[in-house]
Amino acid sequence: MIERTLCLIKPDATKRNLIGAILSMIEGKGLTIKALKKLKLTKEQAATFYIVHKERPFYNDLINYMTSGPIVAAILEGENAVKAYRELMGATNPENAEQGTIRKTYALNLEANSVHGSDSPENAAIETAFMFSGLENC
Ligand code: YYY
Ligand code: MG
Repeated sequence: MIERTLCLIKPDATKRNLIGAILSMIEGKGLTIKALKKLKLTKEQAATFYIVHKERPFYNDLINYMTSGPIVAAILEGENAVKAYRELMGATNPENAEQGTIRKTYALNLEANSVHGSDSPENAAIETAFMFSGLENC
């Protein structure tokens, strides 16, 4: 089934000029970039985006990290895009990520793990609507 998912390229990766390399891996996997922009989240926006983690011990550090520099947001489309892109990202902790994944290739550590990807079609719809207006989404 053709799906959409939300990709974020996180501050550790934008700061190291890895936007093009990561987008190239995504396109190489057969996923199509349907919308794309660079932005810097406010603390409030990052807190809302990651609200599901608000009770977790790493929440405040995660908000500080995600607002420490610019990010890139993209809507990806393709066959089983949510799962396909999660596989391409690799495990949350790059030490556990498979060879050839984005996180194994580029992530610095568990927090600075270079990319975000939606974990379900339902969350993909919520997250793409949070990051993009209908006008930007083609
Ligand atoms: O979906 P994914 O990004 O792979 O992981 P989540 O469990 O949703 O956590 C979101 C984000 O939080 C993760 O990418 C890094 C950070 N994090 C952390 O800093 N420490 C943890 N123990 C777990 C997650
Ligand atoms: Mg997640």
